[in-house]
Amino acid sequence: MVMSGRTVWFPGHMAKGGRKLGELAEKLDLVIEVRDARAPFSTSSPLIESLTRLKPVLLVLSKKDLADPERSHLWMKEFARLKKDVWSFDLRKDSLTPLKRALSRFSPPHRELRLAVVGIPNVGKSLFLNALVGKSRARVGGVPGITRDVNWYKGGGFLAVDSPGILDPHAEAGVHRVLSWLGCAKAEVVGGYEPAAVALLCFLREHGLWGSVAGAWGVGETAEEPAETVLERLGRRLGCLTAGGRVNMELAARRFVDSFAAGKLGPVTLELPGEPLWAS
Ligand SMILES: Nc1nc2c(ncn2[C@@H]2O[C@H](COP(=O)(O)OP(=O)(O)OP(=O)(O)O)[C@@H](O)[C@H]2O)c(=O)[nH]1
Ligand SMILES: [Mg+2]
Repeated sequence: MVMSGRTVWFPGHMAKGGRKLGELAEKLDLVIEVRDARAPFSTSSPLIESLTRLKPVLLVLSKKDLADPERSHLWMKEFARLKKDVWSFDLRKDSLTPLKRALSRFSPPHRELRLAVVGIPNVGKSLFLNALVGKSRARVGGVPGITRDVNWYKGGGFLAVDSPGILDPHAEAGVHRVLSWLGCAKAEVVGGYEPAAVALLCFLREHGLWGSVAGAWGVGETAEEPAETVLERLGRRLGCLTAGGRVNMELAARRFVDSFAAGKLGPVTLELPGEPLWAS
């Protein structure tokens, strides 16, 4: 699908997943939306507005370990101000016990709590669901689009639906860009890895976030050089070379973006409350 000059990644399973979630909403007691703590604004689900009209929604911020702790604190204060029920976890390590206890207030007296886990791709929905039901049954993976269908799982007093990550094809270009950096959308949505990497590098420099990332790569804190030059130096350092000894820019860009998405370049939060940084 091509919209306003860019390709939008919206495969059939997303449309189907959205339809199915809408159909089963009436069977649910609660919806849990998972967002990435590194961009709590841009990683919101396009379905959440309509689901909020039908069921109580609780928000889980995943990847707390990959986010900047100071910015996470600001976000939690903002959510408290908005009176939103928000929980934040490193889903690979943290116990969900306090959240499970809080969920008991939504439980009907004579059956398990029925809930759906929703969100955009790759935010950790399946990892969260497995922790909730106490079994590693839903498939988890580091690329977007792992879960392709809506499935029920039972365990721990919950009957929980895992759902495919669903994107908003009409979201602003800035949102698509942020999602490509966090591994929630394919790099193709912004024209491929090279433009994604250049835009990410520029964004990090413009917002004073480049220093820590550059340190992690050992490439220095250059503010003057064009982003392409920095990326090329990075590629050389990482050994991303063609047979002729030139830097394979596509490969360098892929390594940079994928490492950033996986949090290998240190904790970075891309957004502040009330201010979508990508818009500036
Ligand atoms: N470091 C860290 N990694 C996490 C966390 N939560 C999820 N991940 C990783 O993020 C990736 C995506 O997790 P999934 O549970 O498959 O995400 P999903 O939302 O189900 O993705 P789709 O099914 O593709 O929509 C995996 O590599 C997880 O290990 C977290 O809190 N911290
Ligand atoms: Mg999944």
